Amino acid sequence: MKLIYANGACSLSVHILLEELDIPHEALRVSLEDKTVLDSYNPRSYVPVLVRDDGTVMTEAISILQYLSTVKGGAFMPEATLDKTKCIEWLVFISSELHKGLGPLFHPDGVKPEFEKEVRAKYDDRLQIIEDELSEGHFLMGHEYTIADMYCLAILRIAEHVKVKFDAFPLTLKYKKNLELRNTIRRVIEKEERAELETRPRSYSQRMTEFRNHERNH
Ligand SMILES: N[C@@H](CCC(=O)N[C@@H](CS)C(=O)NCC(=O)O)C(=O)O
Repeated sequence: MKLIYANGACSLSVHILLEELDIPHEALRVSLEDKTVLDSYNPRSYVPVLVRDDGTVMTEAISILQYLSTVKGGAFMPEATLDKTKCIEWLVFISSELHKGLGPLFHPDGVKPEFEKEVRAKYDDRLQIIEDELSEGHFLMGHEYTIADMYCLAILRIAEHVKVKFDAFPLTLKYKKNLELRNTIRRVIEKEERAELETRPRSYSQRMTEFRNHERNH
């Protein structure tokens, strides 16, 4: 398997899961500024991208996380139907509210101060939801470490990057720090920071070989 990721991006969640599951993979660090390599893997032009050995290209963090969990017998997902549904609820909340809620703060020209204030206030409301949940246990699913925590950590780190303040959310800050101290997570973060950028776009022949393998397997 091949993971296409960018350092400090939401793709960290998939990278952590691949390592936690001990799935052999190649991790290619791409630039989000010069997207030549990224676009050769994903015309949608964003990470994460997972390329299976048969050439199937997968995008969307939530979908990839659930796929990898499923092929490993439901690892890092609760088993009971209601708990599993709750975990999916967290994944969707993280994707649509926490992650995309940061979008305006990435505007290359900045945003008007009043709008920025509004965005940050709304973001605090969302963080309060995480903070309240963490008063019940160490993880979003109580005492069970799941793919929702891997995803949440990746997004909290992005939030930190755009200067979201965690002072009013001590449990969330502790949660983030504890996750960052886990051996696997620390290793992945260091690996991402140290890796060189991939400079070779996916070639036409590589694409065709993978496509043929994919066709043969279906
Ligand atoms: N819908 C995608 C969005 C992924 C996404 O926003 N990735 C960001 C990094 S965290 C990215 O690659 N941004 C590049 C860009 O939009 O130009 C998902 O949930 O996986």
